[in-house]
Amino acid sequence: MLVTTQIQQARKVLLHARSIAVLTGAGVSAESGIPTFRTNGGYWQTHRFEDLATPEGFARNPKLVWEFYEERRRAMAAAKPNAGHLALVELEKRVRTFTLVTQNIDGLHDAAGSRNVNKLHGDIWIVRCLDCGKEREDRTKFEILPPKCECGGMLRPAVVWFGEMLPEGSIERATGAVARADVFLVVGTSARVFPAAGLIPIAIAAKVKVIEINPEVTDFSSEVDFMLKGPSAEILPALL
Ligand code: BJW
Ligand code: ZN
Repeated sequence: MLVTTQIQQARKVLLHARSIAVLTGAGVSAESGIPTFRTNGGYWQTHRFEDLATPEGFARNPKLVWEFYEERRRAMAAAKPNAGHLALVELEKRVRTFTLVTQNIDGLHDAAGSRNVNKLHGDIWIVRCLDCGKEREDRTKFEILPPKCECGGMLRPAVVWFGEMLPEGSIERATGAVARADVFLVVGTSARVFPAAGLIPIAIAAKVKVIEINPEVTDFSSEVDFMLKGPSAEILPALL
């Protein structure tokens, strides 16, 4: 089926929904110039995730991990929300119950104006002290890496690495919202990382209409109600 016909049908489903849940991944920020992880020269194609996105990698070489994150912080600070982020803000205004769940740490949904973003993998703009445990927002460029807390302890980015627990209650809240939704939009994620990807089979089992937006197929594409193939900065505005 042509994407345009698919979009028209998906739009009807969206129009009748009273409750919408959305899961976004790195692809939603691709058109803001932020690389993804697993596609088109994404980070995990040129870097070992074991070195850069695990607590063990950070313990081995905190400076290397911080160099990776500081470089991304600078790129993300310069990035602007794209038409896909903005379309989700518009969608939130139109529907009674709206839940935005993201795997992204870049803060572009906040910058676009989305409210109550459930950030499953944390936030690159928040740092946490390994000694006193304090967390604070910090957008400054760290000149000395790894940066230190005022207590002298080492800081880390408050993001979720492999093998770490997600922020307390975040996946439970997401699961509840997805299972109760009329429509679940899955945007720009390879759906390879759990428990985030597990929200898709939960929606399918709960008979929630699932609309996937991605230029590439994923393991779940054959099971969703609509697979809208294309970039989210084009498809999301077209869907509204
Ligand atoms: C476009 C586009 C455009 C391109 N428009 N689209 C069950 C089964 C097996 C394993 C596990 C399991 N449960 C847990 C695990 C272990 C592990 C895991 O999932 N491993 C798998 C890889 C197998 N999960 C965890 O460890 C998680 N913690 C956990 O489960 O805790 C409990 C526990 C602890 C200990 C033991 C067991 C359980 C934590 C996961 C943390 C993930 N962290 C990262 C880094 C975060 C910080 C950072 O950003 O640096 O999160 S990894 C990275 O992947 C990042 C992303 O959020 C995440 C997902 O990636 P995403 O967003 O899908 O990006 P891509 O690149 O994969 O895909 C982009 C997509 O966009 C593609 O499809 C493109 O086609 C598309 N695209 N351009 C729209 N213009
Ligand atoms: Zn401290």
